[in-house]
Amino acid sequence: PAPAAGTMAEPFVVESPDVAYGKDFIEAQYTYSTAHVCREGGVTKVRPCSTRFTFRTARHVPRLGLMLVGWGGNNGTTVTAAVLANRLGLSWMTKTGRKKANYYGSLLQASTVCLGAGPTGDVYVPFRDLLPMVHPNDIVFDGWDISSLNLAEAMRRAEVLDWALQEQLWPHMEQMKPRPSIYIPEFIAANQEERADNVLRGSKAEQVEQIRRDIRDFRASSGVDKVIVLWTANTERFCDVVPGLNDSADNLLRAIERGLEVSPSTLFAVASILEGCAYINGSPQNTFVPGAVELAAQRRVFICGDDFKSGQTKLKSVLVDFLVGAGLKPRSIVSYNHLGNNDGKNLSAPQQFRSKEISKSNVVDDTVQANPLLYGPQDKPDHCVVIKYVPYVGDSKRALDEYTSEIMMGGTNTIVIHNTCEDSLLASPIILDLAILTELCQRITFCTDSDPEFQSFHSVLSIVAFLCKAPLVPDGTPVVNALFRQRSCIENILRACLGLPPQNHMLLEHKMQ
Ligand code: NAI
Ligand code: DG6
Repeated sequence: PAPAAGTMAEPFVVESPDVAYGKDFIEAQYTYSTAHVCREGGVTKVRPCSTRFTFRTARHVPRLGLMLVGWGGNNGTTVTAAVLANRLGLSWMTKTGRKKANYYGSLLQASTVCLGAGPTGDVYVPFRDLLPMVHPNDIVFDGWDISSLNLAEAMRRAEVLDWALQEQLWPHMEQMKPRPSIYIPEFIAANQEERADNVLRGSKAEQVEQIRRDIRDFRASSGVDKVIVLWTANTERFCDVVPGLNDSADNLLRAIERGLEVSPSTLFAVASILEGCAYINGSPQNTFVPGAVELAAQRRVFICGDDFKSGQTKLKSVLVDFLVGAGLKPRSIVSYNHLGNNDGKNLSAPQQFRSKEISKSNVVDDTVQANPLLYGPQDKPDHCVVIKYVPYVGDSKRALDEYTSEIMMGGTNTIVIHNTCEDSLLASPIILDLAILTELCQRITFCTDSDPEFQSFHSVLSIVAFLCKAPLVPDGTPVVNALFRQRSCIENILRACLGLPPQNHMLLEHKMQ
């Protein structure tokens, strides 16, 4: 049947007895095939197994509101400006010619997936066409910042976009004003104090209440159907996980009532979860203390993070996968960066740098552990991460990497990479992908033959790992950092929702006589 009124028709249909297009849902039967390994009687046994799933995806795409914490920062202003520029179809002159607004760097908007083989070869469609999704042009923005500059002035302060574009966007952005935010100075660098002129007063509990009111106010005044909250504010220092303070949902809520130590990002997470809004953490700090994770599970609200995987780390999660996957043994990885934006200024303080160092460093662990032929149990590459603040280069981050690997018969292979680019122009499409994928996952439910009650994904939404440096996963589940495994995870789950088999790249039909 045709989709319900207000619902877009899909760009293709799957013709299969396993797939039904209802007025409100696409329902697909899907066989999930895996293998279980066990050791019995001294023998390792591998048993193929399969589970029958039914996936149900709601076809109606809601009007999405995205509230950014740190809206007036480089990422916040850049992503808002980019969406406006795309929506308005803007173009602008630069010294190298006319540029047009686009969504390069967005997995969903600017990359494709293979649907299958057609009469003249493989047929590719935009990733965004796999299932009904929000289009970034339709996202409505709002948010908070401890700095009171309106979005137009904040965009100028960011020094990311060409001036000829900023001039066109100015009238659209000067009306946008960040809401006052929660500021607890000891969580971010002391050098941020000078911009903190837009801050909430009152107890922690009162401030959380205000954030909840802000979310409700935005939802009502903008007319959006759904709100997602995303942290793109300064990197905070890690906070201690303390029994009785933040180790359970009840303790965390009590700690807020009693005014004990809770970071601003966790206060935002709590406010957002209590409002039933998914919360995404784009920075490295441990916002999701056990109490916040439990609260999200209790309320069945998605949380995801941590830390946008934009440049150097994205490449690392490809390169180490390539080296180890090819049987070469990385022995040292040295990642040096310098940048001159406010993020770099904040990260010049030791505790905030430490948060970033942790999330940038863990990205090779799973790949290394997966290859005991190369690495013994205690063995891993030396891994050094350096970040320096150099104001002159602004948002144009320089990343220099050296990978030294052992190759056959005592040989050494050293690869050196130099990467220069505007950090916020890499992060902005990731922000959009995170929000759009999270929203889509809110419309997907599934059941299995043995558990016929429909359920949602786990509240710790690990499907978005592709977009995160330190993917948050449910307790006890494996962390995958390798970029193309992460991409396949998203693609294959979306294909499953259409009853399509996973991409296996076997191309057997072309390997026969
Ligand atoms: P930025 O420093 O330009 O923006 C952060 C904004 O947050 C500032 O406007 C600041 O005033 C505001 N802020 C600080 N504390 C706040 C609070 N408690 N409530 C509300 N606003 C607050 O930084 P940028 O470049 O936009 O990056 C944002 C975050 O994203 C940083 O934590 C950064 O480490 C992280 N990130 C950035 C990536 C990139 O490629 N640009 C990649 C990965 C992570
Ligand atoms: C310097 O490393 C500043 C950081 O905020 C990074 O630029 C940002 O986290 C992006 O990191 P990466 O490793 O994904 O390029």
